[in-house]
Amino acid sequence: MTTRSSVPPVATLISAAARADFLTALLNGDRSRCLALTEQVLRSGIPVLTLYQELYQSALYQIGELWASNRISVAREHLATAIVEGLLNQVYPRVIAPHRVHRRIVVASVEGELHQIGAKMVCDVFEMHGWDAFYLGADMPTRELLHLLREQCPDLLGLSLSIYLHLDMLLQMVEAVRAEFLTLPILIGGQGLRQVGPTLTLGPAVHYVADLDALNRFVADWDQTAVSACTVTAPQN
Ligand code: B12
Repeated sequence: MTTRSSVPPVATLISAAARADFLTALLNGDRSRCLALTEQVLRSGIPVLTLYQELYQSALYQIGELWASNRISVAREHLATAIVEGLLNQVYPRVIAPHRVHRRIVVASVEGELHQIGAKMVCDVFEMHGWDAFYLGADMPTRELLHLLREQCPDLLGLSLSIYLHLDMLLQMVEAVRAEFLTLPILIGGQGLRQVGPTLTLGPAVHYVADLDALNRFVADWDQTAVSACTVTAPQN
């Protein structure tokens, strides 16, 4: 398995020095340095989405490569991941838009999928646009997801896939949701879809979105007058 091709394009807004500093701090388990760098980036006026992609995502992708080539231990990868999850929680208060648009999204990683940071970032993009985002995290059982959809009746569902081998589960989840919620728009994304996402055809209301910038545009273009599609459900027996 090679992961070299999974490296995103070279970042532009955050300096290479700051990114290298952040990666080193992550690998050293230096939370306060990671937080200081985060504050520095935000104070300089760099948007949160850039922070997420150019600093956090880029460092985690590099950590994935270091782990895959046995240059760092699983424990160090876990340490770095835990720090980034903590940072996301610390940044979160700045993410919430003061104006609310009374729209709701539920976001989960597919059943069996243990990667959850991308899904959390997706939720934050919606919060920035005034949506209420329900972040369910990793390994969401389909049955429980359906239960929550019935309860919450969201405007959108987001599903995250990091490991391509979990694609069948994503397809099953989409099918299960569609069987009950006939027109609920479903967003799919994550690095496991990088190759197949653009050509997957899962029905008219299933959208593959490649990254946070594309997602930001998608949310900005969302028709705020649309009636929640969750209300259109298949007849129950
Ligand atoms: C941390 C990590 C873990 C942690 C996850 C913990 C957690 N709390 O999330 C743990 C230890 C559980 C883990 C386990 C495994 N991992 Co892992 N992991 C990683 C690592 C280092 C970082 C993941 C991450 O957070 N990335 C940063 C986020 C922000 O990026 P992202 O997920 O791509 O999300 C962005 C976009 O894709 C998009 N997006 C994501 N979801 C969605 C959803 C929607 C709707 C939209 C619109 C957009 C979107 O937006 C995000 C922001 O830009 C990656 C390296 C990497 N390349 O990511 C490996 C990596 C993903 N893991 C890998 C592997 C192999 C595994 C294991 C199979 C290892 C093993 N043998 O056990 C298991 C699989 C477990 C499972 N059943 O899922 C490989 C996958 C290789 C492949 N080609 O499939 C990677 C790439 C490492 C590598 N370089 O080889 N892992």
